[in-house]
Amino acid sequence: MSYSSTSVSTSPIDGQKPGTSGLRKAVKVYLQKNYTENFVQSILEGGLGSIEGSTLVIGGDGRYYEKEAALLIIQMCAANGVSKVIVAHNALMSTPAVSCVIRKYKTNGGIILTASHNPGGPDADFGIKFNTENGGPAPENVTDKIFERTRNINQYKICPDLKVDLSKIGQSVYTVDGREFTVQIIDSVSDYVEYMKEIFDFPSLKNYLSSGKQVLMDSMNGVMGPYVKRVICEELGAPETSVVNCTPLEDFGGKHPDPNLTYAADLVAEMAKGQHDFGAAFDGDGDRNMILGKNAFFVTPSDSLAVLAHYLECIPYFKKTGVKGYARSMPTSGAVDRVAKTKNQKCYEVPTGWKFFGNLMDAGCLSLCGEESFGTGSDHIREKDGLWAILAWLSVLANQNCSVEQCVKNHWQTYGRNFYTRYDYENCETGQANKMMDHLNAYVGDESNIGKEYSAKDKTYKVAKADNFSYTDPVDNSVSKNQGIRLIFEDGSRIIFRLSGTGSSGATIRMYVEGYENDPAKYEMDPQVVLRPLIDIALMVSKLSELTGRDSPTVIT
Ligand code: VG1
Ligand code: CO
Repeated sequence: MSYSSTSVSTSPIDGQKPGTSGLRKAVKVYLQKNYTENFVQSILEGGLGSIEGSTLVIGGDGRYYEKEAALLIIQMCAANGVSKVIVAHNALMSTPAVSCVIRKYKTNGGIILTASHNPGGPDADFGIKFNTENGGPAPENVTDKIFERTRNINQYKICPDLKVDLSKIGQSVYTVDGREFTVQIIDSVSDYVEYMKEIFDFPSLKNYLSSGKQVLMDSMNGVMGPYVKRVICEELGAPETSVVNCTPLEDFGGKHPDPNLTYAADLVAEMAKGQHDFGAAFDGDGDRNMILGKNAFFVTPSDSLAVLAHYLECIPYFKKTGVKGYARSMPTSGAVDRVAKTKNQKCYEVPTGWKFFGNLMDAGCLSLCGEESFGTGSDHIREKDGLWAILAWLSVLANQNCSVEQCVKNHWQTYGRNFYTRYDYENCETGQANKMMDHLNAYVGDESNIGKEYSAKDKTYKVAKADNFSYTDPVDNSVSKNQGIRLIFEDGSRIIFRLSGTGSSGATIRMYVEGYENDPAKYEMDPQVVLRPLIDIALMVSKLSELTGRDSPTVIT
């Protein structure tokens, strides 16, 4: 069939600046006239070296408006001269699977339709993210170019008559404006699972699961259901009852698909019954993971990263590649740094957001990295990878033949414990949140604060360093400023404040608190108790309550 495209005139729309991970807005905003079209046209013009002849992957997490957006993007790719699009069957492809597919099929990048852990549905959020040819989220120089295009756009191109049926796997070739345009619809589950089988020792994992171990995986009605079912049940032989909420739903069944103790409360309650040995949850697009042990023993993401760092070589992939180094986002606890030191490995500290790990991986500097926000991954792809993290944990448990709890406690015995907590204050008034950040910026800019002592309860902390984190990428020397307020005390304890870059409205303040203990008598204490003095100091120094009117956080992790 032959089609022709048209150019539609448009004008710039304010506020299309990608945040920590793509452009996230309320669905209602995305549905405004030209909103999606403007951003997609800007991605094509700003994100690709050359549109003509390029190949792109298109997929998403199945949330409300995702399929429509995927069809629209196909029509726009066709009109703009893209040669080929590889599209997810029914538009469903997890974020890690998109990264895997971009790399496997050597495409020029991909467009991911997701607002990740944000709720979905007509009254909730939507998001669009661009990944480059390495399979990773576009770095800042690329998102800057995309943003620049959104500010100057005056037309977009579309082929409105091109209707593709996303329910049919296979390849179709169309003629658009006299050029060939190929649409290949794939089921990414097979590609992804094939790759996992190369990375992990599936027979030994199957053996481990058949030795009476009970697992429970919660896909939170996000995109992970089909991947989890296939890997955990079909490949590794766990019974069907081991997986729940496995049908991707447009509104995630009303759930907030964010795998933490608050939003994955159902899983926590089920694990607390003590019938399962291992529990896990994923976010809407499948890049985050939460790990629980028997009786809902919670593994903080920072500890999870450190434990995996310690045992990494038990995974076949790393036996082959060797361990090249580790990395964490700045607010993530320093537990992994201790492993790196013992193992004589480098550990990089980057700003929040997976896009900052990409250059280091491409340059062969790191094998394993993670964020305190339930993100763990390796250089097997260029996104964090929830299911990979679960398979990595199962590999460690099989290798060590111990429980989750024992594994983490052994780790503390070896390295000491980095107590950690994060307080989120969601939906703050933007002006007030900015005022608090201004106040903190002034604080860290005042050198007389260095050496100041703060006391709370029976503890006294002396300020050793106070700054707003700035990062120079060691590979391309690009500089990213204002990545979070840090107060570092003489004993290495840290207090960090930053504003979220993934919300769709208002402001979310994130307060991160870390304190290290190497007294074994304290290892089993509640972090909220151990960290209380630091939390009180953080609240006092930031004047959080006074400046925002908020007395307590919405989420504690
Ligand atoms: C949050 C997390 C960050 C993560 C980002 C994307 O960003 O803190 O660590 O990389 O979400 O995760 P922010 O700016 O809201 O703190 V996901 O699962 O949305 O791709
Ligand atoms: Co996500």
